[in-house]
Amino acid sequence: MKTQVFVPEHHSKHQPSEDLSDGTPPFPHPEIPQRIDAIVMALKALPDLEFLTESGLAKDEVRQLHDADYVDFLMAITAQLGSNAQYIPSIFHDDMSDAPLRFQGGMYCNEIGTPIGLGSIPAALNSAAAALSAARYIQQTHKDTIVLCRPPGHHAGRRRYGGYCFFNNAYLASKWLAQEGRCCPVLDIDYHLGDGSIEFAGPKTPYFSLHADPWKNYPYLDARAKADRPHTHLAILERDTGIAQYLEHLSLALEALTDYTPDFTVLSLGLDTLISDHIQDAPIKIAQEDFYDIGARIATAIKTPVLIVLEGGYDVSHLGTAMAQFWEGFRHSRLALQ
Ligand code: Q9C
Ligand code: ZN
Repeated sequence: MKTQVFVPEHHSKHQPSEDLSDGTPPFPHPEIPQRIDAIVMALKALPDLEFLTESGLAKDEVRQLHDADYVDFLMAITAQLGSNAQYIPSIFHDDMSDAPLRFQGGMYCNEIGTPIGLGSIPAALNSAAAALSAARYIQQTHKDTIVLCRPPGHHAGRRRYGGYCFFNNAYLASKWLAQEGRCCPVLDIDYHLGDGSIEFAGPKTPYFSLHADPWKNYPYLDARAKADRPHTHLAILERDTGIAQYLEHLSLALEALTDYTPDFTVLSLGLDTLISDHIQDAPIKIAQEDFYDIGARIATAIKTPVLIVLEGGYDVSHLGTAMAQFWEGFRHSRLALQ
């Protein structure tokens, strides 16, 4: 039986052109459609994978995780955009509900690197739909499954977008899988702290994350302020962390995760830990082939079916290999344990 790979059909409608977060001049936006093309191409060279195109939009479902006024805003601002326009908020306050619509984004976002174009929200709804289809599939079949979400999701909070994310794909899946008393932790190995995901941690959906120091890297916040939350396990990867140290942190997170006796697991898989990924402000030293060991370690430790959800990863020329390495390590471990 082949492993299913869910691919959102409309992701390429989201084409942010530039990222203003480092000031002027802006840099070419790294969260581009070619990311998915590169990963699909590399996975197609591997055996026993079957690709399934997701064309749905999770318009209603995202409202179970995100606030109604937040989703309404994203729809309303989209309806006002011309075909080449990109919306970025300019003024930031907690409550701007009486401001003109074009300023209200400032209460649903706190950075300027996530432009919204005409196709952005449709793409994000499609990405969310793919995550939910994969969740339904894994619930029915109990098989490990891959979903190539784009745009990514782990920086999206209950009422906040940013960090290239709009809807929290991983927690949409986790909360759905945790229905009826089941337990579905999220293990997040993206380079960045999922400051959106952390909002959704709970007793049946605990959050485990390995990430670069969020004070020195996006989202640039004091990790200590987040550290003491219940059902949250955070491990900081210092600059220059290599694979040996990385795997030690990973093993500790996996032990803590296993203590929850989960029924399913969602893996927020960011490939931006790769040494050559320019998104890193305090670079760590994870090589392409290290992803084999990371995949193997996760597959060995986690006994539940795993839903692998794509998050970040911006080195388009090495993304495919990293993903293929991860999957080969994961798959070989699963086979060895059968
Ligand atoms: N100079 C994800 O990986 N901008 N989002 C960083 C660094 C934001 C990354 C700028 C990075 C967000 C899903
Ligand atoms: Zn990231």
